[in-house]
Amino acid sequence: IKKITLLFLGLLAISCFQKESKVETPAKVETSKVFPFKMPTEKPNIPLSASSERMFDYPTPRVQDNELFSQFKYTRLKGFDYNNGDGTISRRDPSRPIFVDGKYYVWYTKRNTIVPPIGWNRAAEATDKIPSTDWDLCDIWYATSEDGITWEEQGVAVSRPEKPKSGWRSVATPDILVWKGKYYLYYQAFDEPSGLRGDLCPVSISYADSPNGPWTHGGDKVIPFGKEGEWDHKATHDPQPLVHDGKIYVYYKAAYNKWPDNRTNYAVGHGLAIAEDPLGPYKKHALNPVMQSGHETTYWPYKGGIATLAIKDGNERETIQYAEDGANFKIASSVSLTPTAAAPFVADAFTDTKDGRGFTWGLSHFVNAGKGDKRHSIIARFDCDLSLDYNEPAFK
Ligand code: AAL
Repeated sequence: IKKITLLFLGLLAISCFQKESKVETPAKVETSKVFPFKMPTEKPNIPLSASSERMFDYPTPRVQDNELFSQFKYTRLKGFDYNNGDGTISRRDPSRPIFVDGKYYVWYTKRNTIVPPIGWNRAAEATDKIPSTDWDLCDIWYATSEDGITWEEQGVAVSRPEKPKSGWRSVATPDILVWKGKYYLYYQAFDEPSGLRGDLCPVSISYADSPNGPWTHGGDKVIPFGKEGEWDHKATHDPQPLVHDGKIYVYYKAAYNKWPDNRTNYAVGHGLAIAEDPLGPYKKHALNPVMQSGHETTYWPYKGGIATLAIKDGNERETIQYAEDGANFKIASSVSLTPTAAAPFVADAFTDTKDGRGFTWGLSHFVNAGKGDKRHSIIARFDCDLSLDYNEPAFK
């Protein structure tokens, strides 16, 4: 029995020693050369795969910590009449809402036609009563709200001028600037039905002392077209003004291979035009186009620079990007279910901030709300967490 006990104790001691020695000298790998278990905040000095390299190109390696990342929630607005969705009334391309004297104001493209649009491919059949596309035969309307959900339509802000003045066919896609106590509406001015050569259109401006108007015509073709052969020849769309570095920065969209001449190879870029005065003259940034992805323009002051939401077109569609100088944008995050024609409520859009705080909500549109012969668009609200003020709840 003694011998057996000794043998047993001996074996036990050996096995304990082996276990212990396993703990002391684990696998024969150099841990310092392996990607750590805890996600690093800085690039580790080890060989990295292309994907691991790229994760340090973002503001934070973990997307959850990235201030320029958000999800988006949508809410149907109350107060807008759509003729039971028969396609004869459409509202789209909202401006960024502004808050004046206890109320939010928004301007948007409104179509109220006898029939829904017949389609860009039948644009030749459009008349002065029959619209080709959803943004043909439109005027700029405005609405107010106390909570950003229930809106009261107030009426027309800027209507189509008499033929042959710029915009006689349609005025659409407005955005707002507040500058030295005055309000400026920037919008697209169409002289032909969209789908023919209508979309080769410039930007006009109207201004007012109050968001309730009346609006005075301030100028046409304010963002100069590019020369023949240049990317923004004959088209400047989606003007979106901001105040930055004491100047007016207007981001705008143009398309390569222009519609209707070249519908198949159509692609979108964004440019930046800068002026000292809202009515111009505007000087284009030497590096235009400053963005090669996205569709409608959504730019906002973020910290010391400018951030943008790029949706729909281009290799970098569905990303949020940032540029310290407002011109050299880099991807900050990749996002999904993004708001179309997003127009956020940006409290510091016109304050010339050096510390842009972002936003938690805005308006956007949904196109093709009614299918087939009921085609129209609706404006909706989106909520998100792109605000640097963490006390703000993400979803109100
Ligand atoms: C929009 C915008 C511009 C285009 C058309 C109406 O969403 O990009 O405004 O011209 O579509």
